[in-house]
Amino acid sequence: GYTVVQELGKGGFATVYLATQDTTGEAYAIKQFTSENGRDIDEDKATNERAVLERLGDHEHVVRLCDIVDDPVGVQALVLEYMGGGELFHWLKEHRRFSEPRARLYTAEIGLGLGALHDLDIVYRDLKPENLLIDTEGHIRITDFGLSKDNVTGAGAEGGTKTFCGTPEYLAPEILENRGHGKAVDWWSFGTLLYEMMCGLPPFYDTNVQRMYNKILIAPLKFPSYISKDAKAVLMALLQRAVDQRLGSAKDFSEIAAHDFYASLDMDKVYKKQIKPEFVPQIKGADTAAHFDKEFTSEKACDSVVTSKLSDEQAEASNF
Ligand code: ISQ
Repeated sequence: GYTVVQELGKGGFATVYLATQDTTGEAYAIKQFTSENGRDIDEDKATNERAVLERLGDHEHVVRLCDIVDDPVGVQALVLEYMGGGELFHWLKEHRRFSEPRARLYTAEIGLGLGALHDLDIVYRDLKPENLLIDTEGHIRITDFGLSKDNVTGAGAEGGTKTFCGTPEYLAPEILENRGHGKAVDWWSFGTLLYEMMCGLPPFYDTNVQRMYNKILIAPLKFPSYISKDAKAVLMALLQRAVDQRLGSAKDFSEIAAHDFYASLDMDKVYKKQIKPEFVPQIKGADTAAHFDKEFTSEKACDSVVTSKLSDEQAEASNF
């Protein structure tokens, strides 16, 4: 079994807890599927996420599925590898923007993960800094496959999927225009992510969502003066509105990896985590969850959500 230590984060569909395995004492992240009202549990999302992770198998840049357990009401919960460095989102807020080499290594690692999903005809569809986690050495992995979609074969509309609910900042123009969409939506989001890492804000950011949508569709792409020539070139190629001309849409990640921006990286070494990250998160003393936003970690006592569905005796130790 596992004993819950504290809550790490909470979304509309799931709550993630830091837990320790009872026999080894090792830390894991347990993802329990719940809805916002805490009652109707979304078993489809749980099943989808589990299926995607099981099909993918171990990948160095996707958060590993270690075990499946039943939560206290009998719904499957996912026992995932614990990523002690927390969300990339946290570090991007803290450091505002990253150096080009740092953004290059992060996106290379993420691109390899996305490419592996695409090889299985799975589109991820929800790339954003909140879904990217840093380990204690500074390497990065993708998590949260609740929105991912399988059986997508094309880059564009063919074989693509038309139902969507993603994050506005990262939505590809073909999604906003309901033109159907395939794997290339992930490369648009990837371009948005790379831009935000290097510039501090997404490329078409606006406080008003409608204006942001319009900008995604028609605004010219602008760069701060400190952005290098290679970085500009790769961003322009990724943030290409014509799907069939977008970098990645012809040969997938190998096409992106071959761009001059990534020329200094040996992708085999990137995959094996043999390239040393320039930033290593400091794990502060006993506070294992120091890099998770206080907003989440202090929201509720460790057992309140779990016990809300339990009888008193089940609630005893908030265990899975
Ligand atoms: C692993 N480690 C820390 C946080 C997490 C959040 C969601 C999924 C996995 C995680």
